[in-house]
Amino acid sequence: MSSKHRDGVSINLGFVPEFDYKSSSSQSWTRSWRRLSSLQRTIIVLFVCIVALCFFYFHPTFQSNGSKSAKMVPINVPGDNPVNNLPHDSVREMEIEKAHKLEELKEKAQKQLENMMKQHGVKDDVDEDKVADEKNKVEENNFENTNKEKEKDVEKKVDMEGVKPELEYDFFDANRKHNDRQKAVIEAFKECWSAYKKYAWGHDEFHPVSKKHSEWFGVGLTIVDNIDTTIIMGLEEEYEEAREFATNGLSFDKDKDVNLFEITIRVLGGLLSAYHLTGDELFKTRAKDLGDRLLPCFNSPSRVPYSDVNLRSGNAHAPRWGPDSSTSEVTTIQIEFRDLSRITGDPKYKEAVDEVYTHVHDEPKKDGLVPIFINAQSGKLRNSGTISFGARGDSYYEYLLKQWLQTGKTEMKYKNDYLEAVQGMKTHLVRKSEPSKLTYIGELLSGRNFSPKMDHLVCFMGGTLALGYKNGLPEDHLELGKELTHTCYQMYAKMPTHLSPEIVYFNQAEGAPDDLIVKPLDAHNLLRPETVESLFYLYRITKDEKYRDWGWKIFLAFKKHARIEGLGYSSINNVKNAGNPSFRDKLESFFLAETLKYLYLLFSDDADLLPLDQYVFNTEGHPLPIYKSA
Ligand code: DMJ
Repeated sequence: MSSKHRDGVSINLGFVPEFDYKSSSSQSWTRSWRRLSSLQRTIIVLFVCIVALCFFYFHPTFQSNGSKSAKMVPINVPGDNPVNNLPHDSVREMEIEKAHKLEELKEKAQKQLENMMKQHGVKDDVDEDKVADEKNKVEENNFENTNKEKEKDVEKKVDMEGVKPELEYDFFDANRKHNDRQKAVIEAFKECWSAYKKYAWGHDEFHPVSKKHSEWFGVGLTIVDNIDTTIIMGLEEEYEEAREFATNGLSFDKDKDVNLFEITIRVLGGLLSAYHLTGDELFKTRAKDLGDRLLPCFNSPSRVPYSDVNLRSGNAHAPRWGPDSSTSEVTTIQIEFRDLSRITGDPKYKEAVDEVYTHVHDEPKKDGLVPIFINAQSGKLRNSGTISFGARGDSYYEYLLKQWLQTGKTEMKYKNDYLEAVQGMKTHLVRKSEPSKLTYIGELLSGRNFSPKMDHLVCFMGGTLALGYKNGLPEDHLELGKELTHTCYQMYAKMPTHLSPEIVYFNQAEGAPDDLIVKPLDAHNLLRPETVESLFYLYRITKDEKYRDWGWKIFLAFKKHARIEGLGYSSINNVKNAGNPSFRDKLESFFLAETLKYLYLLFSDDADLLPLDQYVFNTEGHPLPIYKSA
């Protein structure tokens, strides 16, 4: 439209002498109108009709669900607008819908105009470009209105109220009773906590021999990973110290590259659990801040997350040591991100991790088993990769079952994938050793060649199988879970220190003198939790006291060989040398968050304490609520 006509409406249909609606006198209007031929008048009337029709049809005021007063959300605004935080797919969907709507509108208007022109005998002698221009303007106005409706829907979605925790258990009740075994575990926890407090407070990890500390994420990992441990054990003083740190000492605004999986299971999981157990909004705020800083990991071409991200800049990338992410790492963040969406009411976290799961679900597998590496660029599982229930594979399987449970057993795809994987595991990986016929889970090197190697990490699987059985899966899962856990216990019992090595090989040859082979480089013990975790599940599910006795023996072995008086516990170098296992000088945060927590729960007689039909434990031992639906 030229500047001359900016305040009015100018229509030039080519054969129509230019006429100006701005003429001031009604006389000149009438005169001009009369000067037009009837064909020209018809076309003008028709055009006005189309404009009016489109306006009434698409304006929100005249649509049944429209609300003119609702706040609109612009799509392309910088800053903190929630729409900017939507996963890319939501924005993409809106753009695609926008294009489709525009096309529909164009077609509709074109047809209406053609019909009317036909009825009035008008043919090709119209200036088509100008008609199209005017038509497009009308359509774009109409589209703006319908698009704003769509934006309102998005806003509604983002503003949903989060689900509040149900606080049914009084963890700090002075009348809570602890038996002697629990008291011993609490004592171990307190010793570690006070040494950490004295020498390493606010730092990630504590080195009890040198009394030094070190950073990994720079977020006070040992504290945040254990807020829920202090709550579950009813340690009010330690809890207050941890809360004070979360209030005044904890910041995620760090120029630090962190591993998405590790910080999710330990720190995000820890904060979420603390929120659910206390209802304290502080933990939710911190969890949301962290979740937002981790989301850039998902901006890969395949949407399979990069393994690392800078907490401040959001720069995400593959690990420094290679191009691939670990399969277990990209599939062991779903429970935490789904829970974050539930408590904040913002679906973006869940949507990001659901997409990863769906992607992995669609990838070809070997009877439900996955290789341990996946490429974030291409989204492909590395076909020649090792298949293992140990390092880099383990919790993929664990989270299949636990996602099914977390979603109130409503999302059958997780259950189906889990059942298929267990079947695949039985077919390809489960064997018995010689001479004692211990059941174990081996590995497939390059996805093909069986190796009788089992990481201690695999020992989570006995408990997971039992948990599946408790939730209606076949009884032979429980039997296999019992056998595996027995083997894991033997990995402790057969060592001179009564502590398990990090990795064992099982003898397959008939007539072999002993079932276990431990290579010198695999003889260390990092205070890992997987065996006592399985003992906890098996005791809860079978009530067989032997699981508690095994757990107690393991605890005593830790106390004997891994404790430094007054300074807590350290990982050790050699479980085969009871005289001198030698300290590695490191207290892993999971020793407190899992090993001691599961031991405490194993010894608990309190049936109301974190029941398994109400809570699902993430892979770092942080209990999160089971929802009634997805
Ligand atoms: C923990 O961080 C978690 O249990 C994880 O799933 C495996 N590694 C350690 C404990 O061994």
